[in-house]
Amino acid sequence: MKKLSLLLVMAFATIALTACSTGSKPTPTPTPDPLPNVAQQTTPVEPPAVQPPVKTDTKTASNPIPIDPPKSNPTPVKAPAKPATPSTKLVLIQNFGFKPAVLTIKKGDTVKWENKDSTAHTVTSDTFKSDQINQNTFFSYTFTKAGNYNYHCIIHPSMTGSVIVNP
Ligand SMILES: [Cu+2]
Repeated sequence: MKKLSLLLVMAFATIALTACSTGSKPTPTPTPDPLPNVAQQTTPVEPPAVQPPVKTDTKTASNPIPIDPPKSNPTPVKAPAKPATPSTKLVLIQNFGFKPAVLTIKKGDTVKWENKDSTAHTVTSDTFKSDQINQNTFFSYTFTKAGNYNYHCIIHPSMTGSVIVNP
């Protein structure tokens, strides 16, 4: 009987030892793994969104060209509305000459020659003829037909002038 009990004790002891040894085995595994963190930190370095502004610069550089067109704004085109109403143009007879010597008018306009000289003059042409025009008096004629009208002074043939009548 004593031998059996001894065997049993031995068996329990061996079982307990093996159990303890196996239980203590898992403890020696303190393995930290901070490496993967470093790898993750290095990867997120890709914010290269600085190129787009360069394109906008090129656009702004090409913009200054279209600043020229505003030159086509000159709208003050109001003058051509007047020709309807006839007017009177003045020609001065002064210092033995007609001023202006060449006058351009429109059909229906009237020309008024006023003598500023102390000497009498005339305004004579094929279509109109004045009497002697004394100082500070005048002669006038209304042109109802377009054309070129040359005139002169009968008293002083060197005094010549013309009226151009546009239709
Ligand atoms: Cu004269």
